[in-house]
Amino acid sequence: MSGGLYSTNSNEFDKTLDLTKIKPYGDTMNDGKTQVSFTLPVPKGDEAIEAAKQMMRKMGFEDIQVVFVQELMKGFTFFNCYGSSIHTVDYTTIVVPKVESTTMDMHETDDFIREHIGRKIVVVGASTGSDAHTVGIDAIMNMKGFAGHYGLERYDMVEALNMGSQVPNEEFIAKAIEMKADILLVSQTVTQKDIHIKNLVELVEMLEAEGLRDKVILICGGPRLSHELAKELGYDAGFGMNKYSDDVASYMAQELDRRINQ
Ligand code: B12
Repeated sequence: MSGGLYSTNSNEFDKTLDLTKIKPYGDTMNDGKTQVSFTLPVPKGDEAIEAAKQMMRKMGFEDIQVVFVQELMKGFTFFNCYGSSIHTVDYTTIVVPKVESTTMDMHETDDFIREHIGRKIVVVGASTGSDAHTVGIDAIMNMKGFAGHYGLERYDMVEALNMGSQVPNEEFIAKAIEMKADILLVSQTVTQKDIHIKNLVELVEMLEAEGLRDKVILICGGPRLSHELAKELGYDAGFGMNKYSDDVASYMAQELDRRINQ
């Protein structure tokens, strides 16, 4: 598709696409059509529907339709609305920080570690603090793997310890010291009241106090974590949804190589 859909200001199908001013697409370029659902804390009725329309207008929509109304419980009404957004976004200026590595499969990563590191790399992982969610860290570490991606325990060249969930930062660090870990993997799922930020920052501070921060590659992951946020919190990398053990293992191996050999 040379020059096509992704070039600024024009494409073969629609001459009105301007990537400096994109809008949601319904069935016509730039129609701005959007579906929004929300609940208002008022009883179902005509006044509630009018309140929903006014809310949509204040959110930046025009041509508003309230297409579904349902009382959730006494005094609460749920709405589905359609509207055309009056706002645009400049797609051409967007820059998203990304983990710098090339994703390889398990065998390629094992070969890479054999060739560049020359020994097994030691990885300790846990879901830390009060967080009881294990499925994320298991997805990355378990022998069986997740969604067709084998976890780190299955890699020949990785010595992986998954400490499970609700692991206090002190215990996590003690295990890292005992095992002389190269890499630490932290999973955080619960983000209510920003508990993940508090916990992740505490770990960084404790590692710094122990003089260990620069000696390990520190990685965090979870559904509401991004690489950008991870970097802000003092981590080397962060992995969110739709990231798998291959992505993490490739980064670990390539980053360790950079640190040891370059
Ligand atoms: C299963 C589950 C539970 C189970 C957990 C069982 C277990 N053994 O893990 C139980 C029932 C125990 C539970 C409890 C709670 N839960 Co819960 N739970 C879920 C649920 C349904 C699925 C989570 C899951 O397993 N996802 C699948 C995994 C594979 O996805 P993932 O974690 O995102 O992992 C991927 C990536 O993020 C990344 N990743 C994750 N970790 C890491 C780590 C590293 C190092 C790397 C590289 C990558 C990585 O890789 C993975 C693969 O791609 C979600 C809702 C949902 N549908 O997401 C709620 C949810 C996470 N829970 C929630 C809540 C609130 C709770 C409770 C607080 C409820 C309560 N009031 O008691 C408690 C918390 C208890 C505690 N102390 O932590 C909320 C969190 C809201 C928030 N933003 O904070 C959610 C979103 C539900 C909701 N909509 O309200 N929960």
